[in-house]
Amino acid sequence: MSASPNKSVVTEVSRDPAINRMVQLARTDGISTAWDRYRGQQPQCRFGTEGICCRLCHMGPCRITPKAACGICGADADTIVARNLLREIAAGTAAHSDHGRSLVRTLKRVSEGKGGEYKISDPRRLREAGKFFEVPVEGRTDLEIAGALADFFMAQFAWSEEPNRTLRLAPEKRQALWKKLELEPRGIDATVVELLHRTHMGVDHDYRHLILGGLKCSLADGWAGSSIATIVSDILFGTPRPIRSRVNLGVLAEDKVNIIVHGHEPTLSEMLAMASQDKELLAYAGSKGAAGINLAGICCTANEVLMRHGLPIAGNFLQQELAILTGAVELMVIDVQCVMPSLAQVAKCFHTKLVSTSEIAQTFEAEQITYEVARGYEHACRLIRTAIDNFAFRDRARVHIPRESMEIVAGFSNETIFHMLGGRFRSTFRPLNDAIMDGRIRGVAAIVGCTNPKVLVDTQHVRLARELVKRNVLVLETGCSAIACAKAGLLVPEAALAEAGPSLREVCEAVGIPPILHMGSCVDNSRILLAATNILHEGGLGEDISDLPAAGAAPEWMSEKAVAIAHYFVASGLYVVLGHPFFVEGSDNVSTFLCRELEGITGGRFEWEPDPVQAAEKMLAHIEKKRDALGINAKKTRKLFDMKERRELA
Ligand code: BF8
Ligand code: SF4
Repeated sequence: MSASPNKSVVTEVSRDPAINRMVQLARTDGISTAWDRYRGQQPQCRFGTEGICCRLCHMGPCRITPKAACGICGADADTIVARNLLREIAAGTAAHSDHGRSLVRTLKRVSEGKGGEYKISDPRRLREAGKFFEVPVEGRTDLEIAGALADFFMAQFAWSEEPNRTLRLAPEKRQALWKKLELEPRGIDATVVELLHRTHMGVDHDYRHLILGGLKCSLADGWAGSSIATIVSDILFGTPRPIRSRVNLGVLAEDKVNIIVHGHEPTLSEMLAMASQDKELLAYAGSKGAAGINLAGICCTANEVLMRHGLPIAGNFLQQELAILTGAVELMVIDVQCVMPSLAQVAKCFHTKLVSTSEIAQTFEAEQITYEVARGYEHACRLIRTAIDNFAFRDRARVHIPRESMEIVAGFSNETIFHMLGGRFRSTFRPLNDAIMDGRIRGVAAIVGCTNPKVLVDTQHVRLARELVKRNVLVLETGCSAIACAKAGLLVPEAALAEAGPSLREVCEAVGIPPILHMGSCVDNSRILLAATNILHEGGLGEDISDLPAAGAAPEWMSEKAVAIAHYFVASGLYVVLGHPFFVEGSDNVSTFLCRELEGITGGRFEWEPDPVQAAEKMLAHIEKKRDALGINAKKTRKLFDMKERRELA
């Protein structure tokens, strides 16, 4: 192992006892985990943390110090910090959007009859999308529409004179603002390329202009790449509906073949979900002494298969190594994003087979397969067979599955919320808007993003969610944040209701939604953007996202994707509280621009706040500020007076 772990008893690294126990076990066994390597990195480089190291050309690397206010080319801290931040936005946008593209390719194959077992699972969503994007649907078969829609989505990636058509998913006023500010992306790939160009040595140097370029790129993520990923996933695999399952390492089974799907693209995991029910394979597992096949997920793939199939979640980002450390995982299937290269080293200490399935992602010492859509089911069956064959090699003496496993309800797409709020006959957001307008629900908060060994893992997510629902704020969650809250029992509607403020609870009970809604994976943050748009369309809460009594937070974020998400939230007019700053603190100008001045431009801005109670207070203050601006705080008093008047009249 590279970093040698300390064998002594360690302090807690998480609020989750399952994590603490597995990290302790790893240390006892001399196997290093992210937390050991985190310690090995201390102290972390100040130049990196503050964003004032530039290696964009080979006259450098340059660092800003008290002795050197500029790099060799003359770039100052503002330019260097802004350029470094932009490169993260470009990478995050690229990751989400390439994921979207891969799904569009699958949709295209299906439309051509070359999609193997893949099919159009939600034709209604297909037709709705077709109509929305003006792809002709009348008199056409599902496959014809799918083909045309796939072509339309694919065209969104290339450069065009016309701004990305998917921006039309946003409220009109916001679209107009983007146009005025020249923030409209013109092709997803083209915008990422433009950002890389702008940040090349000797191009764009004004930190304000640079950051606006970053916002433009982030829109190509949220309102294009990620939106496309969500829509196409729904069409191919089904639009999520409320579903119950379980979460945490305790979902791994002592007596079954355990397979973990880890990564982001739901394509292969869909086939694995199907194949894990295959009678022949189940019989084969039985013949090897296993009581069944247990498919569970880690990270966003987990959220995808949970939302659509109710498959259990073994954990969030920092539990990937720990899952293998249980000694009970026969096979871990990985694809792209948030997959630690350390997995192969951990897997080597056990019988676990690690198989990488993406053509763009190889991990040293992991087995590589080339996944083909047309042969998806065949690949899935073969992988499951490999796992079953591996069951015999499990060392029973080294199996340590933590007890922790919690019930969870997930699957809250916009379509579901519409349906639940409106009842059987009328799909509508009205009851939600009414409750916000009369103050029973103060506003809506999104908590998203990763976990990070820099903090007591999961704690910030859970605390923030609790503090917000207590203050009668409806919480929307995605990604690893949703998993963190689920592990704490907060995604069991009954438990969450018990923690909610009285008026939020009353509304949630009346309309039958929980106070914390799991909306999916990280590309599904596009569902949160759409929820904001739906609330506006319903009426009474302003005309633009920046009018809404709403806020976003990513308390434990770590990835470049999270950087892109945070920026498209702010570019969409939202106030976003991050548990720790970007690498920008080496420039007061950039920090001030992000945290103060942007509000006058996009209506949204950033805030850094590590304390979750303070974060909740700040989000609530923002929500109340927006309520005041909408005049709905005042309206409430007037409404009471009207009733009194009416009684007097009576
Ligand atoms: O896309 S929340 S650690 S798994 S980046 Fe990664 Fe962060 Fe988790 Fe999903 Ni999102
Ligand atoms: Fe140094 Fe400028 Fe080159 Fe950056 S671009 S490494 S600041 S010379």
